[in-house]
Amino acid sequence: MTYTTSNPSSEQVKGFQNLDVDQQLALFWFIYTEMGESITPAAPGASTASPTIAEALFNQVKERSHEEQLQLQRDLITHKNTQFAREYGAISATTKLLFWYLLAQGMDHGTVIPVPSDYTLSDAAEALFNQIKRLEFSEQMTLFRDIVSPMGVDPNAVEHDSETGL
Ligand code: 45D
Repeated sequence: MTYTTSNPSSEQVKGFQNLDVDQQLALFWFIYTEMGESITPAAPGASTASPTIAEALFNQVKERSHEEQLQLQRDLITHKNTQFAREYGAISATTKLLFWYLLAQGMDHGTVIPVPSDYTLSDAAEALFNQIKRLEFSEQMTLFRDIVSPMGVDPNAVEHDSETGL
């Protein structure tokens, strides 16, 4: 048996975070399209996600214009201190993952802004994509949780912002 003290996916997490914001969104979308039906949010007992919370957050996005939907997602990645990013930052990692899954489904269903059909991944994003495809399913889950967890703004970790009142 081999043990490593570091998180096996941390290299990939860093690789992901080093991509520019739009490349992160695009790569995450390509990952979703690749995983397709292997994501089963309804697996009985398999989940510590809170569907009601994830849906409430998703519904806030769904109501916005396409431009605003894209901005909200970019804001999560860049940790912009918004009301929405704080609500996101206050939920569990698995619920965050469920929220991203709902977004991706919204893109499938046409309620969320789609990735332009001619949009391409950078070489770095493509290389990371190929690495991720080769990971075991459980490693992929760990990686995705590690990617979505730090997004947004942890409301307990930031000072009061006198400009926005948040
Ligand atoms: O014009 O234990 C660009 C649960 C720029 C259940 C763009 C689970 C150009 C419990 C940025 C490209 C299901 C939660 C536009 C487990 C441009 C549980 C737009 C597993 C318009 C394990 C880009 C859940 C956009 C899993 C809008 C595995 C990109 C969930 C948006 C996985 C990308 C979810 C999005 C994944 C990607 C979600 C929304 C992989 C979402 C990916």
